[in-house]
Order: sequence, then structure tokens, then C-alpha cells
Amino acid sequence: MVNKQSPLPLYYQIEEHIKGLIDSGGLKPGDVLPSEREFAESFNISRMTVRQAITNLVNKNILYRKKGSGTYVSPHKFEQSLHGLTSFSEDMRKRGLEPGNKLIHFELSSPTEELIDHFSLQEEDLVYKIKRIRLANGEPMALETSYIPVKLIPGLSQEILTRSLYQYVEEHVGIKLGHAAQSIEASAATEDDARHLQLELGEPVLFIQRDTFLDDGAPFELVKSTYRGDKYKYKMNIDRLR
Ligand code: 16G
Repeated sequence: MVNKQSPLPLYYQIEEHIKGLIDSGGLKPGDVLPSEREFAESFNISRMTVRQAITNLVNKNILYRKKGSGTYVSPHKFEQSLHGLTSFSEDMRKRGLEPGNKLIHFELSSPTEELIDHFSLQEEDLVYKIKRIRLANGEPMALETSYIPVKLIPGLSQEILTRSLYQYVEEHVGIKLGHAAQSIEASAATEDDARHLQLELGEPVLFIQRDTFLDDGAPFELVKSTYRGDKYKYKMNIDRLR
């Protein structure tokens, strides 16, 4: 409800009201909002004020407009910090979600030129190629292909990969992860991405590559992953450079 005596501007109160409806589940991602006229009438305020509140929420990506159709609640996105080397399982648990894995490919193979260079391997060395669908509460979030030299984790098995890789290597192999170089690019879902992530072909996705190194600087993994564009946004804190 709006309070016309309050020092808070009316458009701001409407914004807070709509955000409250979204937080409480009264309005869900994909739901259409009542029209400006309906809002204005039920709050007894001008349509201009309602429009300003809605425009502000559109600018914050909380709502989106569809031409000729109306205003809708945006899909909820996970905010992923770009600070700290964490695992998918840790990230999901921090959000109160149950991480899950669907292993779709597990292979020990000869390294390509790119992998020989990256890991400084000999031609006879082997690498694991691991492809997993990463799930949150059973819903697919990302499709991840990892390459790891076999000599770093000789005992890795398909069974282990149904749980957290980082937890296994740190707790059972004694590996100390150090840092990673990560890049994030806009991309479009390929047929493979679309099939495994329940997307349409060509839908926006984030292509992320992570090169992880041990604390002694040796390369540990090279991971190429596709994250759902409708589920993920990355967040970083930045300081003014002086
Ligand atoms: C994240 C990492 C991936 C790592 C995995 C380990 C990115 C882009 N990728 O998905 O490099 O292998 O976590 O997760 O963040 P796990 O310990 O849950 O198996």
C-alpha cells in the first residue's frame, strides 16, 4: 500500500511494493504485471507515477517489457561473485541449494596440442576429459567440460565425479588449489547446450573458461563451460584506481 503522507516518493513506494510481491512469491518470474491503469486505480495515484516506478524496475532488470504485450517479471538470476576460487558445489550450497551432477562423458585420452602446451605434458601422458551437467535442486545450470592430467589424480572415477571434484582432490588426494584465470564471454546455445540445459537453440548463454593452477603454480584443470544466460549474472566489486 502507498502512504501519501510519507516523505518517501510515491514511485519509490510502488517500486518497493512490486519488489515485495516478487520476494514473497506473489509475483513469479514470467508473470505479467497488472496494467498501469489498474495499478493507478487500485493505489489511487497517477499513471505517470506508476510508469516511473515500472521504468525504474525495468532499468534494474527486475521487470521487462514485451512490445504490445505488457510488463513481466524477469527470470531470477544467481548472482555469482567474481571473487575467490570456489567450486560449483560450494556456490550452490551457499545459496541453500542442493548441487547435483550428471556425468555424461568420462574418458582417458591422449592430449591435443592445446592440452600438451597448456599442461606441459609429454605425448604419452593421458588426460581426463570429463563432461558434466551441473544442477541446482535438480535443475540444469551449466554444461562443463574439464581436462585434467591423469597423473595429478590417478584414482579418479566416474563414481567420484557424481560429487564435488574440488572436495575430493583437496580432502582425499591432498591437492592444494591456488588460483585460476577465468574469462567470460557472451555466446549462443549450441544444439548440445540446448539439449542438456533445456534451452532453445541460439538462446543467450555465458561461455566461461577457467584455467586452475595448484598453489605451486602447476596447471591443474582447463574447464570450458556454458552457463545459462537466464540464470546467471556475474558480480564484482571494483575499487577506484589511483
Ligand atoms: C566450477 C568451476 C570448475 C570446477 C568446478 C568444481 C567455473 C566456471 N568452473 O564449476 O572449473 O571444476 O567448479 O566443482 O566456476 P565441484 O567441486 O562441485 O565438482
